Amino acid sequence: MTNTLYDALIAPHANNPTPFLDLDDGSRWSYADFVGRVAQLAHVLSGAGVAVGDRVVVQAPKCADAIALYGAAVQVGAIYLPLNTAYTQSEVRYFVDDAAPSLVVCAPSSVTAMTEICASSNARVMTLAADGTGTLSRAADDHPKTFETAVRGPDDLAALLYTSGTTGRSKGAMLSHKNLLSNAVSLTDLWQITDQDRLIHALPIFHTHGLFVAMNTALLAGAQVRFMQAFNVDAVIEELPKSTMLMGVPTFYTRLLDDDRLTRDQVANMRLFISGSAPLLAETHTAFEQRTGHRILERYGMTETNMITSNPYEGERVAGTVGYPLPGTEVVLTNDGAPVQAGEVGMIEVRGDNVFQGYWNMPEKTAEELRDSGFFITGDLGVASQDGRISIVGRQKDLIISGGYNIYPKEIEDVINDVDGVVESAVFGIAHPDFGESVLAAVVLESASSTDLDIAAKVEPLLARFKHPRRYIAMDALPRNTMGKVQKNVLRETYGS
Ligand code: MCA
Ligand code: AMP
Repeated sequence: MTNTLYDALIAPHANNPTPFLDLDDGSRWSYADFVGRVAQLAHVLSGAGVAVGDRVVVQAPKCADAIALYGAAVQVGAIYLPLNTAYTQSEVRYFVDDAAPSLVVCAPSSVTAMTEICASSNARVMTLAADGTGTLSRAADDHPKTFETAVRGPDDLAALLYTSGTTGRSKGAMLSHKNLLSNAVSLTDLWQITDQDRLIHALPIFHTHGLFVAMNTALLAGAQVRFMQAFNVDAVIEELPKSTMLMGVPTFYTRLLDDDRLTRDQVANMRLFISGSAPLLAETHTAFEQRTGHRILERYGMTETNMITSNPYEGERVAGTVGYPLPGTEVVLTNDGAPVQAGEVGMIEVRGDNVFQGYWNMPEKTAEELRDSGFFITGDLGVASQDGRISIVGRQKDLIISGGYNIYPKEIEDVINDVDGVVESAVFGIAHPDFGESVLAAVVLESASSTDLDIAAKVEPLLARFKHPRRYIAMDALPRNTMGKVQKNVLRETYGS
């Protein structure tokens, strides 16, 4: 009787007394504590009617029970569906309607809204709070610390992660046990993660980066994790002398560099700094090396594919490149589907055990992006050197990445265009010193009587804060090329400064 992910990541720690999670309040969970808590939560899930293959939606604060809840979903054979805590009620409604979960876990402060969202479905609602209170945690306390693990094979689904789309509708990427485990094995091996490591974990746990790249590798290796509720420069700097690894988005590194306490002495115990989710500027890489002596290791991935490439652990980490395909992962660069030569720009396509199973309930979208040959078309444009090292040089998809969060302009344009008095809009990104990119909206109004404030007031309640345009620019007409396509490059050039 096997459960691919549980058997590899969690079961081996049943009697492991070594430290796993170091929490903000100074308390600590051993690995064995974690395994016991996973089982207690698995009893709650099962008692709440969560059956094998059911979806469990989680929009909860980052805390130890939230990570144990991921383990519990795996142990009962459910499909774990984490959501950004910044999502608004209308955003969450879409995910719940689309995924039809049997259980939704949310913060106590959202329980009224969540109950309303779930009113027309059979989903139960339970709560989880950062301080360990909430109906889910309380119910778990009364249960035994062992649970009969559900049988799940490599091709069964373990997680459903929504990723916004260029069409404006979010798509649920179906990730199997094999997808997640194969990537964790590759990364743990490549980055030489062991039970001697202590990882500073300051990322959110509702995305691939903080959940799978960080937590699955730590679990696989038996590493210790300094589990912070959120990124905070003071706390990270304080933890550096006691830790060996940091995984972050580029904003982590620019913020650390802005602080004089980041010195060679402070990082003397650190083994590895990893960056991903957004392009790391070569100047950040260079400045970090000059200050600390460490060359940040940049890697590249997607929700649909887990990690695809990485700079080497041993060997040259080249600024501005994302390194080589992971072992077992094939990458081809194509033009109209045909491979291009080294040095030529091509669409990055990827195949391997890491590549997802398709989009939930969207066979047409799956067919558009996942070829019959198994290659997934990423939408990222890259160049390979003669020896296969990849650099990302652009994106064919219309996407803004702000502080590591993906923002699809189409989704925001749809909301703005629905506002009375708006004729049309174009949302675009400009360079931002902290977040990498920042969102602006060019808007054509029916009459000059509408104002930015009117639009913002109508748009903002519908979209997570990080997606809000930081400026609305009223225009008589959007710049278009001869084909009628909006020229976002012109908008970026005009308003970039
Ligand atoms: C917060 N705000 C943001 C962002 N984060 N605005 C734009 N972009 C953001 N990323 C807004 C808040 O709403 C708030 O607005 C103000 O900025 C300050 O908020 P605060 O909470 O203080 O910000 P912070 O805690 O300092 O957060 C910045 C952050 C965070 C640490 C960079 O965004 C973060 O943890 N990003 C990581 C995202 C991530 O994990 N991405 C991985 C995706 P106001 O004050 O005006 O209300 S997985 C992925 O991409 C693939 C698979 C991969 O390769 O990894
Ligand atoms: P997501 O949809 O959240 O999975 O984000 C995936 C996208 O993030 C990729 O398609 C890339 O465009 C971008 N990305 C991730 N890592 C990197 C990186 N190291 N450099 C540049 N872009 C990256």
